[in-house]
Amino acid sequence: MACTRRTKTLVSTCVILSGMTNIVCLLYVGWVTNYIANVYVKVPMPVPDKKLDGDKKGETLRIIERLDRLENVVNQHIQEIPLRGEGVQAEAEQSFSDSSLFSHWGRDLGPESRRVALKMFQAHGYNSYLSDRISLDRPIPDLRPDGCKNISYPPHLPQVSIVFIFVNEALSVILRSIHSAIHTTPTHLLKEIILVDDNSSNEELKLRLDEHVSELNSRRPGLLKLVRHQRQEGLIRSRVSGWRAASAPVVALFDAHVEFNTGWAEPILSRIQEDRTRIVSPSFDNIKYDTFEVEEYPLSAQGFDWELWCRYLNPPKAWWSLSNNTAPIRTPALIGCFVVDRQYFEEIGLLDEGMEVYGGENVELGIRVWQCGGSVEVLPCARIAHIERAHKPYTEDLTGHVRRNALRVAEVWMDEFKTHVYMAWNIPQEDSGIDIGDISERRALRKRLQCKTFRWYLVNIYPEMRMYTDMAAYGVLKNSLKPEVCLDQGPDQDNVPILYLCHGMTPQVMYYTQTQQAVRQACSAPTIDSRRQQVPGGRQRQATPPGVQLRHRQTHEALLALLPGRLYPEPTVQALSGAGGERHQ
Ligand SMILES: *[C@@H]1O[C@H](CO)[C@@H](O)[C@H](O)[C@H]1NC(C)=O
Ligand SMILES: *[C@@H]1O[C@H](CO)[C@@H](O)[C@H](O)[C@H]1NC(C)=O
Ligand SMILES: *[C@@H]1O[C@H](CO)[C@@H](O)[C@H](O)[C@H]1NC(C)=O
Ligand SMILES: [Mn+2]
Repeated sequence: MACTRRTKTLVSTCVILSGMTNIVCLLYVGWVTNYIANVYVKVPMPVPDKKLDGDKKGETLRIIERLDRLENVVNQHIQEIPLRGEGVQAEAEQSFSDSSLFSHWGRDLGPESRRVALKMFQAHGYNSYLSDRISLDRPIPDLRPDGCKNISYPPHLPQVSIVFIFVNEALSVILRSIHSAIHTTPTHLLKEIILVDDNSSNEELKLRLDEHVSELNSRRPGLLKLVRHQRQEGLIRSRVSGWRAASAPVVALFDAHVEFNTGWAEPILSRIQEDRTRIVSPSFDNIKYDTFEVEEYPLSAQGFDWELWCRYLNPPKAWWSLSNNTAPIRTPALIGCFVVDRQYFEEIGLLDEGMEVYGGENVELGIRVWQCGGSVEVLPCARIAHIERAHKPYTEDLTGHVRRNALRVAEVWMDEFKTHVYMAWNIPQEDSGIDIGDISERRALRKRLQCKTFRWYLVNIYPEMRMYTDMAAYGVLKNSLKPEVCLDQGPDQDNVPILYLCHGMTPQVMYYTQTQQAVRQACSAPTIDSRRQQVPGGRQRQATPPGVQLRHRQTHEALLALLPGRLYPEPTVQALSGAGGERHQ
């Protein structure tokens, strides 16, 4: 699933909407806010205290979970609205044009086709209507840096098994991934392609997929293998299932919505042949979810923030100083698709199969491989285009799983730095009430492999990661004059913090440090290098600097001042009540 964007928060969810849908959304938010108004964790002024209001934290957590679920309900509601508009033609038309699917595509489509396309888009998170109508063998532009074509590779390279995992993916998208793998991988290097179906319910993935598999196998016997899960195991155990079915010396673990670029395999196989403890990621380009155009992404390393969501990073200084844009890029972690020596992957502990559904496994693998003596890199000459979905199938509440998985990583690998993960998720350090499952096996693995400390990893492999060593408090920042509004990072489009109804999720989590005496938004600038950071498909944010004042956009009245050492809420209550609404029109 690679580097996904952050799940939309209530704030940004409402902000991107217009008209009636915005009001529906705000009503939900308002309801939620009333519900939590009296119990929410407060961090009023910096007190050298850990997590405040300890006795209420269990309740807080339940509320956060409820909020997460409600967020999904809101999203779902929003997505379903266009389909309900059938009786009211004009309104339905209006909703169609609201969908991001139609902002760059489909203007000439008739109403019935639009309805079908929208429904397919909602199911898959990309334009599967269009995918069904473009060639499975389309060429994509060669986006390799100059110089890649001139590199020659050893004549004898190890063979690779390519694993594609999926659940309810569009059939044409899976088939295009397969066709592209067959066309771009030299025949003698491609041992097999393994499809792992994580218990899809989609009808087209049953008989019709079987037919395609037999048809491809009749042309190249034994090339395709199909593994079907009898119950849903999630992305992490699906990758491991694929690895178990693989027989080539090298295994490539990918999503099933990718297209390979020319010559992707040779650079990777040759790096692994040189050193089997290297785990290698290709460089990613984007297939736009609406038009299916391939968009070039800048060369990046792959890192993460303290919530352990993945992030693209600027390559390290040492790489720039080589002035060789075909050279491997050292990377602290992986975004999820990677290639590995089959046996080494087992020796190093596969993936953490105690993780559920989605998220964190890519970060855990990166940290583990580095701490336990291997290395991880991204190769500029191996490029793969990947569909960055507009949304995941919305029935899944991913955030809860990502958080649980992140805590497993923190507890096993991060030593004293595990506190940073708890802070980033705004949950108490002790008795968080979250069941992270059994981690004894992973701890035993760390001991057996005699791995280095997380401090070593941060200093040597991920120096860009920001450390917070003098934390005074963390939590949401309320205005004492109007306690139902909190400081919030605001809409995605700009860097202007706003006041917004308190919901306590990531955009509202603040850190207060003792020495710097500054308030920081927790998720705003996770790495020191963020000025130069390239974030393809993501967004960049700066920390709120001390001394900043928030002012109402229209009246310019001061709403809240963040000054070194103190917080100054100012008595402008009327402006405050306007502040939330003003942004959402
Ligand atoms: C690649 O090789 C060609 C011919 O062998 C040569 O003309 C060209 O300068 C080389 N390019 C680079 C970037 O090395
Ligand atoms: C999915 O799981 C159910 C049981 O949970 C099983 O009966 C069904 O056969 C599975 N479907 C597929 C396609 O494997
Ligand atoms: C640049 O990096 C590539 C790939 O590692 C290597 O083959 C090539 O020799 C390097 N070029 C120079 C000029 O160092
Ligand atoms: Mn993906």
